[in-house]
Amino acid sequence: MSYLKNDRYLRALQCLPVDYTPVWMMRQAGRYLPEYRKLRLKAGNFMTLCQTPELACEATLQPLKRFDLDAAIIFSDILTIPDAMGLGLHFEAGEGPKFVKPILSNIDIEQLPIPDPEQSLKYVMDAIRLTKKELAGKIPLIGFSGSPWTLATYMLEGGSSKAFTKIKKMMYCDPKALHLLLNKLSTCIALYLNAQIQAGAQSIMIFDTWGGVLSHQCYQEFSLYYMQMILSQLTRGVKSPDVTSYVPITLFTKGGGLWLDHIMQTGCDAIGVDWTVDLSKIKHKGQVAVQGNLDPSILYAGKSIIESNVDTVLTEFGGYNGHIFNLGHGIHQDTPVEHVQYLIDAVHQQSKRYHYD
Ligand code: 1CP
Repeated sequence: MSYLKNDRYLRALQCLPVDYTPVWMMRQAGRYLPEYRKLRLKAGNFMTLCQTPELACEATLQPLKRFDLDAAIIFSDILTIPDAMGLGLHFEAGEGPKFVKPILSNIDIEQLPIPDPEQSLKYVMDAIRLTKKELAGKIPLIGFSGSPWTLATYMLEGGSSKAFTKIKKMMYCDPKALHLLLNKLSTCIALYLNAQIQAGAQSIMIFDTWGGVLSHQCYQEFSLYYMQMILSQLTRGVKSPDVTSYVPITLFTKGGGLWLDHIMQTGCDAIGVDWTVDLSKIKHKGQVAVQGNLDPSILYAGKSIIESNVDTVLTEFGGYNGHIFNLGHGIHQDTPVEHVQYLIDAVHQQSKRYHYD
């Protein structure tokens, strides 16, 4: 029993039976929606949108008004933490994120403050509290953070990167300095995620978007180790017949398909996988939940292609408990909106055959 009207997502995260496979999409609120582009214009810039709880709440709810999704994700960004640490985040029109004060030296790392999430990141908690109220128990709300490694890439490179030369140079030439940064970030992230849970987030996702650019040894030392450290500090609650008494954690390393065994060993509740992974090959299905993994580019194609690819993902996962249907990465901003409806209808209709509730 739970007070949620739709608890499919939380049940699947605990590998409990459901009537059909729950579905949500990474970046489900965002630029592919005309109403988001309007709201973004009204806000003036992206950070104002994130920092105004009423607007962030509205952006969170926008995709839910169109589609029958099984979870909401709070509208925010992974780069709110570096911003709260004093790096000064801004978005230029048509460009990615940039920092006014990227990290340039070891002294910069030593001097980074650990922000109190209920102070400098209070706007995120306020957005969560408001959105929870607006959702009124309809579907669960996901809170999130970037992984320490992924945040560190932006903080050292000064923005988006293709080759990650600055952070990799530090990793190989001055690993101690990088470990100090990752340690500090882990402390910040654990505080931030616990504050999100306290504010009402019912599940947590950690986005390790750039973990896949590491060698397998470095992935364990510089990314997974710190995600595990965070996991061990989160107040997850306890499992009970009321699924909402427990806050499941999903770890998503893009490009991490070869390391799933190691990721599972962290004690996470779910692993997110991109489209390079064959779901039929994943071990321990039914014990650890799996989120994924349709290639978002499939949404450019027509209805029948979308339907057959949804069928492939569902068939590869098979008749186990613990699948959350999602894209393998965020939805592209030029995705035709009506194609999202095809995807959701296909998951609802086709997944019933795997569930006997
Ligand atoms: O111009 C705009 O309107 C800004 C576009 C945008 C949006 C809609 C950015 C800037 N962030 C977001 C929202 C966002 N970001 C959400 C909430 C929306 C939802 O999921 O419904 C979430 C969960 C994120 C997380 C995020 N931000 C990640 C991890 C997930 C992923 O996609 O890998 C990353 C890497 C970022 C950094 C970031 N923020 C924004 C952009 C364009 C980027 C990517 C930059 C890059 O490619 O390096």
